[in-house]
Amino acid sequence: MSDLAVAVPALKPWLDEMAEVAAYLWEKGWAERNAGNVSVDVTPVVAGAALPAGLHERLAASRPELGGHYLLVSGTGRRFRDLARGVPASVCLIRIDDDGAGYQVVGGDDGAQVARPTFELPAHLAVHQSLVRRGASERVVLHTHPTELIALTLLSGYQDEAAVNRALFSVHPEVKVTVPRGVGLAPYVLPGSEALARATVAAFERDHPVVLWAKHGCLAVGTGVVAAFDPIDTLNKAAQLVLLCRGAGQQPDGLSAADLAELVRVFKLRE
Ligand code: 2HA
Ligand code: ZN
Repeated sequence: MSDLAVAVPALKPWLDEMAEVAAYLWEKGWAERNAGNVSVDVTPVVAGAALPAGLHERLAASRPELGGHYLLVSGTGRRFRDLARGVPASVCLIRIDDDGAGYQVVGGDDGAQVARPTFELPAHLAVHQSLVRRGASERVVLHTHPTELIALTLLSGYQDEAAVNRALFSVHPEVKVTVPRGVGLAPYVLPGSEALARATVAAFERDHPVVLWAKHGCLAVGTGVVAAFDPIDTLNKAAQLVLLCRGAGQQPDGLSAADLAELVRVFKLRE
């Protein structure tokens, strides 16, 4: 069992679920090299545990609403395929300073070489802070590189949020049912930057639980790691369908506005 699960046994189910989803992402080809990262706000299960004080870092942007929160975070430079098979030092536990100005690594999977948090930490923290501020039940933030969704953002005709959502909704009814308000679209900005964190939160706060990062990947929130993965899977299936139809030389002859309205009515979806 990992050092983290020994130190705080209540983390074991979260570590197991992270590993389960890391395996899916690797199998799907959405986690090349060290692509993708995941974080879970585990404050309720960690608070009160005696933990070692490790490396301390200041944050470029302070996150006061996260003061005192504990997050399980995949490690920078670490591979999802390693996390999937339980390789030590794939994940670390951090505690945000009481004033939100920095964080301390308080545990890792291997005492000798504790991981440092993902370099996409700015976006993860920005979204976790937004979740806390809104009193939301989601506590997982997941970033991955779903191939066909990324491809869509590289094509002209899918450069704005409305166009992307029209395309995704129209090719499969599950998209409307799974993500009724559609995806958010954040324009390309530097990976790992505060600018990406800001663009992500802006899209997320337009009530989109999945945000596409143009020319890069996507980020989703969920109450669990599988719950964050599932909508990405559905959306990527839709993107595959769009590309298959276009590859066949045609525009998809998809669901009509009336078909979508019927889904909203029958499944009582929020628009
Ligand atoms: O962690 O996916 O966006 C590697 C990445 C950066
Ligand atoms: Zn990425």
